[in-house]
Amino acid sequence: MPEFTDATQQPLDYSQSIPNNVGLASDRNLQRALERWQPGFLNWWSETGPENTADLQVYLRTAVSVDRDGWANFSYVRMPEYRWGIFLTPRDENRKIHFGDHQGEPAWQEVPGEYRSALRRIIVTQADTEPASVEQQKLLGATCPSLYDLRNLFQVNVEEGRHLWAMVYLLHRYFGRDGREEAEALLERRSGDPNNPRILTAFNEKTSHWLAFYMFAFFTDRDGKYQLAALAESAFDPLARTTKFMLTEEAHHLFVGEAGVARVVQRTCEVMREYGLTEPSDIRAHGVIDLETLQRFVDFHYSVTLDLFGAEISSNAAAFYTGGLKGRYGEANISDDHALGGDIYPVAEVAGGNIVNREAPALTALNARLRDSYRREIQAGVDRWNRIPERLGIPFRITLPHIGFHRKIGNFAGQHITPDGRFLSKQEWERRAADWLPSDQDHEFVLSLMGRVIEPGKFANWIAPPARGIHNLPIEFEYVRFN
Ligand code: BYC
Repeated sequence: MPEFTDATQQPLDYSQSIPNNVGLASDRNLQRALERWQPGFLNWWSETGPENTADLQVYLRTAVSVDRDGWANFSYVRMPEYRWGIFLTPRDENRKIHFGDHQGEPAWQEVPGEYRSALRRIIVTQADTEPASVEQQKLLGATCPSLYDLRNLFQVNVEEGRHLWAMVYLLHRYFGRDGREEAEALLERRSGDPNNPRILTAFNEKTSHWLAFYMFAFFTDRDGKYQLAALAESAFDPLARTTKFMLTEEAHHLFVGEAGVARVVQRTCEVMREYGLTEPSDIRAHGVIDLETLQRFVDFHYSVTLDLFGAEISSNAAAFYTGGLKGRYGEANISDDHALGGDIYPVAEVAGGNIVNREAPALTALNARLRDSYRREIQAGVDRWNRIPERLGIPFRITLPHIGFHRKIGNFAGQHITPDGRFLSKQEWERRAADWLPSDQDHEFVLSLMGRVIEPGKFANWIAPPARGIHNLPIEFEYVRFN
């Protein structure tokens, strides 16, 4: 018998080896194919997932229903026994395509032949980021600043694993043999492997300490939010429904990132105020991360994440939109014709040694537009961080670098632009790069602070405790049990 039911859809069937609400039991071929993929996934998890964690019991949330209130069920779980499953938000039988050339037609329940390869490519690109981030974070458990943070890391990890399942379901169910081969390849690529790397550059960078993890969760997971939101508009209904459910889980990842950095800022500002410090070296001597170093991490993670939006002007993006495969952020709330035929959109580019705004066809500028929406939300988060030094009477403010700074994709690739938007020669830029980007010494310093704090309610010296615990529990709750 299924343990939990969702009145509007198939039950979330936890009696199955693969929990799901897609009626897997009634499609034996698909079920067998996914059951063949499952051991490979578990091998991948034990090889590249969080290290030395097989025996831990972690206070995790697991989806038990896709209803608004029912998807987060908290209990102790051994991570390899986490119920990775396939959950889609309920189907709206009347859903219509609401942008592009097919506007007004019923949403697709199968993949139209003409869009097969483009959709597969989008799904594979999305899928590839999920295991990549788990690989990047593999070693962080060994240096956690608290049990609370350790639990949050593992929550993020298991949910990225579930997001991989979500995409692999689509590949197996809708893309036949090609889809199955892509699903295999997802378990073979490795973050940072020069011979078989992950697809997008940011997912081959190292996340070697917790500051990088919080920055990644704030900046890069938020690209995930925007890309998933654009895919949640898709005419291909199963993709829209699965990404919608992924977005509910994504919110917690963003919280972990924003609150994590805020707690670092808080602790540093408290120490600066208590001892009257301003010099980075004095601040470091007190075992906390100076705000200048923090700024360099902001510069790095922001610029690397901007690259994830692709080139500002992209015929791929235009084709995805016209075909109905990928919409704009909040497409349904935008009041225009949802076709963008003659519309224009301002895009920054380099012309004659200056940065100028050029009016581009809105259709080809969709990556720039999505990135601009993202930037506004990021700026709001940075403004919230800046209230902390403001409250504590510290004059430092975190700023976002110019969009042209340190870019490898799009209009600014190959330019040497400072965080405040000035052009330098390659030599001059390289000479000054350590002022703007974390140097090896910065990484070494941050790494030197990382210890392992696992006594309930205790926190490493470099980070303030959170305002409250998880799921209304006290901060000193035993979020991870070691036996
Ligand atoms: N690195 O027309 P262009 C997440 C390639 S994060 C390497 O500008 P397009 C998460 C591009 O593939 C969200 N290559 O790009 C976060 C193309 O190659 P081909 C992930 C890049 O196609 C944290 C060429 O350059 N989801 O979920 O308009 C933890 C020209 O491309 C990069 C998605 O990204 C790059 N950064 O847009 C866990 C959504 N950028 O065709 C998870 C799905 C571009 O010439 N993906 N290229 O060989 C897409 O919608 C699009 O593929 C992109 C690129 C937005 C990424």
